[in-house]
Amino acid sequence: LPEPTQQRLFFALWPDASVRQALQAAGRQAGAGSGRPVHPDDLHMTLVFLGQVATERLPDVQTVADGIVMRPFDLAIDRFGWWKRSRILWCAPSRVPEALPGLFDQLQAGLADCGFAPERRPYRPHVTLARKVTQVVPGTLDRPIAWPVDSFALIASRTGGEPPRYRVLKKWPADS
Ligand code: 3AM
Repeated sequence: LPEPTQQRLFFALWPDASVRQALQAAGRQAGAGSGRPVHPDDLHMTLVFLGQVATERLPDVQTVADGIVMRPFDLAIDRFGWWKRSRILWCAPSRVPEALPGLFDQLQAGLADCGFAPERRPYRPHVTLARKVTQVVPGTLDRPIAWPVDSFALIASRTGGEPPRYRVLKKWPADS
């Protein structure tokens, strides 16, 4: 296959197998089955979406990631909800540790310095559980998910074909 000249990229927190399994269970409780559940291997928490990035810009993106200062932190995913416009069912932490918007801000600033268009919408940390969900009453997870975060990742996304759609290109471990 020829090398792609551009890729659809985003930065995300990438769950390990046990958190992934817990997110799946959260989806079942929250009613993901009434829509199109996200493929278990695709479950993630987006940090910054970059969109199509030319292959020759990949080193710049990696340099930005290399410069991020990150300490490990814990996420407690304890609630779920639904967005009417996007028809997305999601789960999220009710208490957002400062480190999370901290990561978002650093990535945004670094990418903006490299000429990437900044996200204008406020950062709303969430894990999408299902799409095309008609309506869900928000609630609390029966089993809150303890997610120890010790890295962030650069993800490539492909639009066509069968899921899983996302692939980890590289992970950056936290400075412990
Ligand atoms: O984290 P979730 O799954 O909610 O909706 C896309 C997905 O969000 C979002 O980036 C994540 C990985 O694809 N996304 C897609 N296009 C986007 C855009 N133009 C976008 N986010 C912001 N702007």
